[in-house]
Amino acid sequence: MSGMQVTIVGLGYIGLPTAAVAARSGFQVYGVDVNKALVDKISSATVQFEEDGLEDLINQQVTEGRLTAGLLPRPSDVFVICVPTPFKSESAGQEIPEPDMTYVRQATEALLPVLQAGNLVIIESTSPVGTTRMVSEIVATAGIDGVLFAYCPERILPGNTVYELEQNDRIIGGLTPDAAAKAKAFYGNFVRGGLLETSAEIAEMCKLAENSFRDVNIAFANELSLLAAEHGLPVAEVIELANRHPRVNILQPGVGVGGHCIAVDPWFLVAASPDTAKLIQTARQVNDNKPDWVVNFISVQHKAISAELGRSAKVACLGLSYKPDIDDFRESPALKVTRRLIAQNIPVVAVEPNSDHIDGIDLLSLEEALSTADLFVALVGHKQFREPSSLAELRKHSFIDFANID
Ligand code: SAJ
Repeated sequence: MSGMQVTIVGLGYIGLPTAAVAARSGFQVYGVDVNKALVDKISSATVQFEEDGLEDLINQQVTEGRLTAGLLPRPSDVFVICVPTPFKSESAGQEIPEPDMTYVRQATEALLPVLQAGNLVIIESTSPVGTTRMVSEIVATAGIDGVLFAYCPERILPGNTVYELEQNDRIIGGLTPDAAAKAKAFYGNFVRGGLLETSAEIAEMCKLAENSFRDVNIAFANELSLLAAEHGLPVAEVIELANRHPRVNILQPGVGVGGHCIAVDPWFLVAASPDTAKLIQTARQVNDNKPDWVVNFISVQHKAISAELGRSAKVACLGLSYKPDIDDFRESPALKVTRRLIAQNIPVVAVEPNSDHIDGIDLLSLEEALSTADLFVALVGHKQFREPSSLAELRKHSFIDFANID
C-alpha cells in the first residue's frame, strides 16, 4: 500500500502533520489548501510550526520529495479531508450555535473532477453525525460510483502532535465494511496504536462524545471551584484529595475552556438534539460563563487593593493562550478575561512567554511585571510560571492562582 498516492485536503494543525507522517511512512503525499502563501511555504520547505520536531519533519519530507502541495486536488488513491468545521457565523450569538459544514462540502466538491471508482475518501474533520453519508451523497449525485467513504477522527492533543498521531488508538468508521478495511490498511502504515473498526456514524458520534466528556468533566471542576470559593475553601486541595478515591478522576478548573475543539464540538451534539442534550448544553454554559466569574473576582480584589494603595492597582495577567505551553490563542478564555479587565479601565499588563505581540495588550517579561504590577493573576499554567523561583517571587505579592500553578 505504501506506493499509493495520498491527497490531504486542508493543511492546518491536523492535515499538515498527518501529511508529513504519512509521507514518512512511504506514501507519496500531495497536500491541498486554499491558502496560497501556505502552499508556497510548504513547497519551498520553509514551513514554521511551533512544536518540537514538527517543522523539521514537514520540511524534510518536502526536501526528500515525498510531500508536495498545491491549490487543487489531483487524482489519488486515498483522499483525506482535514478542513475546519466551525460554527455558522450568524449563529455565534445564538443560544445554540450550529455547525458550519461549508468547508467539508467545498472540499468534497473540489474532489469531484478527480475522483474515480475504487478511491477512498476519509473525513477526519470533527463533524455532526451523518456527515460521511452526506459527503457520499454529494459524490453519488455527481454520477461517480464505486468510491469508498470512511470517517476516522483525529485525536491528537496540540503540543504532542506527532506522538499522539502515531501512538493513539484510532477509530476507523467505514460507511461500508470495504471502506473500513481499506482505511484500516491506510492508517496501519503509520499508526502504532489500535485501529478500531466500526461504522461511520458510530465513529462520528464517538468523536463528539470524547470531547463532550472532557467538557462536562471540566465544567464539573469549574462548578466545584465556584462552590469552594463560596465556602472559602481551596478547590485545588478539594479535587486533589477527592481524586485519591480509586474511582474519582476530576479534571482541573481554570479560567474557562478554550481552543477550537472542546469549546466547539459539544455544540454539534446539542444542535442536533437540543431537547435531549441537556447535560452537555449546561456544561458548555458553565464553562462559557467561567471567564465572567473570573473577571468579577479579579475586579473585587482590584478594588480592595486600589483602596489600600490610594490609586488604581496594576494587574498582571499571567498567560493568554488557550492552554499551557502553546502559542495558540483561539477561543482563549485567558485572553477574554484580560481584554475584559482592560475594558473596565483597569491598568493591565500581561506576561505571555509564547508570544511577542498581542494587539492592544501590553506584554512584559515576568521579571518586568514583578517590578511594576500590584496584583498577579495566573490565568494559564505555563511552565515558566511553575518554576520554583517564579512561584517564590509571586508569593511575595498579591497573587490569585486560577491556573493551579502553586
Ligand atoms: N482545560 C481545563 N481543565 C483541564 C483540562 C483542560 O480547564 O483539566 C481547558 C484547557 O485549558 C483548554 C481547554 O480545556 O482551555 C481544552 O484543552 P484540552 O487540553 O482539554 O483539549 P484540546 O482542545 O487542546 O484537545 C482536545 C483533545 N480531546 C480530548 O482530550 C478528549 C484532543 O485529544 C482532541 O484531538 C482535540 O480536542 C480535537 O482536535 O478534537
